Amino acid sequence: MKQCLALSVILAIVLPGVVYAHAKIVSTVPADGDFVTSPETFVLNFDNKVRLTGMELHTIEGVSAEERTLEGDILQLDFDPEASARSFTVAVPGLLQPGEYYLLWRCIASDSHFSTGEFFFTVISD
Ligand SMILES: [Cu+2]
Repeated sequence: MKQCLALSVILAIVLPGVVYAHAKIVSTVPADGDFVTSPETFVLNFDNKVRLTGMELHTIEGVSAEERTLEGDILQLDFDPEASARSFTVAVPGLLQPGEYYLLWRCIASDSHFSTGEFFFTVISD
């Protein structure tokens, strides 16, 4: 009886992780490391449904890799925090000046795990 109880406790802990999906980002537009002209949208594709909880566009200041700081201007992007989806397309607010940027995202998956990540891209002039 005690063993049976222990087993059901273990199953209760282990099973939710199996039933509910963990989520990973699979691709973005622009892709990490891309050189692009000022994009009109950002696309984030996940392997499972998530809700976005944060999305920030950061500029990278400095020219060489050593001079780079990650504390440039931060622009909060407009997204629907209620939307649960695998793919998100978010409008870029205006024209991005040539330079280096990174987009920081945060999300919560259906297994209630939070993830965060970023991708870097360079805007070049036409
Ligand atoms: Cu998870």
